[in-house]
Amino acid sequence: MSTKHELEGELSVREPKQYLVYLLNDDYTSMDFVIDVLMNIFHKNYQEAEQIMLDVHKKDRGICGVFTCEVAETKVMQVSKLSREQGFPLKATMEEA
Ligand code: TYC
Repeated sequence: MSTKHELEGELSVREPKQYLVYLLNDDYTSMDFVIDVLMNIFHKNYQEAEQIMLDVHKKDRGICGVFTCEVAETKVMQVSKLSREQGFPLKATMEEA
C-alpha cells in the first residue's frame, strides 16, 4: 500500500502540470466578442460561453479551462492575437493549477 506522499510522487512523474487559463474583465471588449472567443478558442457552447462571460464581467476574472503548459500558452496567445486584430483589449492569463 503506498502512502499519500509516494502516490503524489508517482503522479508527478507521470502527469504533466496543469494550468488554469483565466479571462480578464475590461470596460471595452464587447460581450459578443468574449462569447465568440469562448466558443472558438475554448470550445464552449453558447450557454456555457455566455455564463463564463457574465461571471468575468461581474467578478473580474473567470476560468476558461485547464490545460497543459503548451496548450495554455497557445490559448493565451490566440486570445491576444484575435483581440488585437478586432481592436479589443481582452486578455487571458494562466497560472499553475
Ligand atoms: N465588461 C465588458 C463590457 O461591459 C464585457 C466583458 C466581459 C469584457 C468579459 C471582458 O473578459 C471579459 N462590455
